[in-house]
Amino acid sequence: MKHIKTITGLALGAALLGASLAPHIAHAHGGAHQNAVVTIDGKGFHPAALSVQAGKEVHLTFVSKGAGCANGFTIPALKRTISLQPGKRKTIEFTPKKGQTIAFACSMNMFKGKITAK
Ligand SMILES: [Cu+2]
Repeated sequence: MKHIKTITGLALGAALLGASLAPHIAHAHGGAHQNAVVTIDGKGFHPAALSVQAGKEVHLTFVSKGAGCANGFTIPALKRTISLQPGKRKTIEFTPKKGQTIAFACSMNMFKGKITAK
């Protein structure tokens, strides 16, 4: 039983360490990243089009404010599929190339959005 306790303690410690280190790791590669936020509701993505600076890491946060089919969407250029329940948020990180357009759309291709890197 003593052995099990130790393992549990280690796992908890690692989880706490991971949580506290995460923001530092995100900033570790020199320089500020850029932040962007896209809100999702029953009518789609807001804003549906945004531009970012090329060559600089983007932290893109999707915030779900309501139910709708945009709660499940794909970002083919980043090979990401995201499903988000109302009230939840998710941040993805990527570094766009100059001139790149990164589109995202709900699975029915009804609601669309795009990020353009300049
Ligand atoms: Cu749809």
